[in-house]
Amino acid sequence: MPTKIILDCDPGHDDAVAMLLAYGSPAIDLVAVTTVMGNQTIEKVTRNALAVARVAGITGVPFARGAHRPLVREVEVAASIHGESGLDGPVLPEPTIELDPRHAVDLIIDTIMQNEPGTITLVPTGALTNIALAVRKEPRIAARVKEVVLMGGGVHVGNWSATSEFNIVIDPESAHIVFNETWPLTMVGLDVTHQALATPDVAAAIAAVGTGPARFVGELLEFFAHTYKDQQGFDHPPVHDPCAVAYVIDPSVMKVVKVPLDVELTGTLTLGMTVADFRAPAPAQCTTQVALNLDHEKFWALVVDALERIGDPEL
Ligand code: PIR
Ligand code: CA
Repeated sequence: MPTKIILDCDPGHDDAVAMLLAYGSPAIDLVAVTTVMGNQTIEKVTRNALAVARVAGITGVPFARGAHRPLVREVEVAASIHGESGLDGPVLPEPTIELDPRHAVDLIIDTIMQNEPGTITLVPTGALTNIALAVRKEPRIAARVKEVVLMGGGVHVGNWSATSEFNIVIDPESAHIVFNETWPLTMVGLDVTHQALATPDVAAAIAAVGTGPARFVGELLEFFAHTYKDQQGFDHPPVHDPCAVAYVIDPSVMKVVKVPLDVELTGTLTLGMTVADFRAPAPAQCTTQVALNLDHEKFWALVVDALERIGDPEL
């Protein structure tokens, strides 16, 4: 049985790849896509999500717009990395599917409450605002969710400050709520995603698929490579968000360690840092784990396989 996931995202180049991986993988049943501000404004990332749906030929999956700002802080976008549209590079097609009329928070709650307990996996690849709001509005979802597998944070490295990763630091209060819930939580953070580099052999394997969606991914990665080179000095760009999806498809694609995790809310230098307590073996009641090592080849093989299965949808 494929795993049912809700992808909560802010597309975003790597979010787009995450959506394609989730949709194309036979191990995953993509039951809903929700958007949250982050890489760009909520209007832009929502439009981008619908455009990616068209590229991949995704129909019959509800898409809903979510939070337009963090719980406490002002909006802070990542235009330096993702461009003015949030998905600069390829030409984006006009969306053909309609948005679900519900707010993302309500789509998340409805989906979890209407499915059997323990069957829905939440895969957030943006700020955790929608997830925090959902569990505050309907606390019963905490016990019904199978697990939360999120892209965010990092134990030994930051990307938006010396200590902190973008998805966590732009809305640390939401992240604090999500990390301190009772659901099992896997943090797929920068420790792993900085190993998910789109090297030239990866770009060649994607190009060899030869379909519209594969060309689209190629153009996304080309733009992403440029900004990552200019802004962060990376020779090849790290493609963060599909790592969280890959863990759901096949946990053996990375090494995970059970460890208490929490989010810094008051540090002057460390706001939004994800703090792991490695002092002792994790206590039995620990619900959190961190991913630390990626099988690069296995990971990219999953992405290429998903693109092959998506094929060339009619536009
Ligand atoms: C990527 C992101 C934000 C900033 C940078 N520098 C790079 C987005 C990605 O979409 C991913 O979800 C996460 N935030 C990585 O920090
Ligand atoms: Ca993202």
